[in-house]
Amino acid sequence: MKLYYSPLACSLADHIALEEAGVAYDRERVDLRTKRTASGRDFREITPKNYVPALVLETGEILTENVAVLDWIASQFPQLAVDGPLGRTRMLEALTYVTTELHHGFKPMWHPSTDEEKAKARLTLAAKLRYVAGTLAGDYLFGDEPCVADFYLFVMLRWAVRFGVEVPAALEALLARMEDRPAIQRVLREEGLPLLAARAA
Ligand SMILES: N[C@@H](CCC(=O)N[C@@H](CS)C(=O)NCC(=O)O)C(=O)O
Repeated sequence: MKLYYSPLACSLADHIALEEAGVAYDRERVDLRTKRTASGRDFREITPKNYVPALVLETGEILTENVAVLDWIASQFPQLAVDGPLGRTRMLEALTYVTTELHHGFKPMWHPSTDEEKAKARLTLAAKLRYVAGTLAGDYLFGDEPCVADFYLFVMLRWAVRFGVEVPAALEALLARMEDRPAIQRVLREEGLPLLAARAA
């Protein structure tokens, strides 16, 4: 199994999920500017979608789209899924909220846009993060253990800090809690990313 990722991109969620699963996997960095992998391949040869994450399975099949990749990882490693009769549905509900409402909401920050568009996006994202904070069922989204949706949310919280989006206290605490996890620290080191929660210490 091999993950194609780029530092701080949304593929950080999949990177964390694989590391938390404790499975053996390969990984390769993709430069999203040049669209070359670290070994010099044209990323288009791996996926014509030309964006991360891309996960190559043992069968050689390639999974793309964060929701699908994270759902597949949760299906293989149930400790990263959500229990209960509606567990998978609730997990997909959360993953879909993160991708369509949060991830897409950051577009003005990553792409050319006016200051006004950025300010509006900040307000909208802050309101959506307040909504998410109100849904926490424990230390994490669905209780006291994280699932794959928490990992995707973690990436959005890092983006929020980077782009000056107001993060509610409950999600600041979740961010810090996640940064305490050894698997997450290993991934952040591999991607060359600092611990953010430490800034408050
Ligand atoms: N629809 C894709 C979008 C993934 C995506 O936006 N990837 C970004 C990084 S966060 C990327 O690779 N962007 C490079 C590009 O689109 O050129 C998904 O949900 O997985």
